[in-house]
Amino acid sequence: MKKRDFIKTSGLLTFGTIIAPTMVGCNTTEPQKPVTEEKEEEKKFVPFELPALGYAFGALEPNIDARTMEIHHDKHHAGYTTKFNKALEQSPLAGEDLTAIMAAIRDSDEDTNLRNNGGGYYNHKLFWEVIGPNQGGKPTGDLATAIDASFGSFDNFATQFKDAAKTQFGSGWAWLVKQADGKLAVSGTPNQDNPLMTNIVDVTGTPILGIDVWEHAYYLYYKNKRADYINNFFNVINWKVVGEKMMLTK
Ligand code: MN3
Repeated sequence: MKKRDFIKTSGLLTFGTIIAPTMVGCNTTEPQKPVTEEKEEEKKFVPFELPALGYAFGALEPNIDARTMEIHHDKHHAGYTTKFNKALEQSPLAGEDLTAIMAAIRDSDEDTNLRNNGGGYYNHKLFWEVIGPNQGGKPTGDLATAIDASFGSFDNFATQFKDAAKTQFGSGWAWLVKQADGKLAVSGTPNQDNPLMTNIVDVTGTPILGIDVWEHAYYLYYKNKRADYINNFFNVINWKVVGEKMMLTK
């Protein structure tokens, strides 16, 4: 008899001997699992929270207006957060960390709610972090060096990033991504997909900067002028945070 079988059998015997009188009507044909296995299977589901903005709704004016920020954070991101938690609670991924969840999402009907709402949760969380009041300008230090090494110059990077944002058909995002080989790349993804979704997107890695080009991100103020929104987005990028994200990413 293998050790594992012995544990199961002895467990069942103990179970039968001591607890059986109180278990009338229960299915006792399934062997009781050893305690160690149960511990491995147990995952604690802690709902993800809507992160606070860290600055006032109007702090990014005139580049992003207060009303857009308020609706975007309090309605859109709040909605993604609620729906993500609902989908996650019923998923085997409940209890995993956010990055692991993104990496596990598949291009399947089963994962549609997790993909759209989990992506929406993650993407907006990053978005609020990489923008802020009194920002803009150009990156410095290691980030500036990495951008020059990967794109030739900051201007080349900015052109590629803006083009990815402008040409994203319909709703989606443009990203600055730190890839597994350490190089930086620009990409665009539809809807709420992101570069962490390695089963789904072409350019994979850790997003360190993202711009939301869904109409809800700019339409109240910019109307159909997505390009103006994208250009002005560069006035609110917090390059210090983007640089920290690059350094923290393996
Ligand atoms: Mn949005």
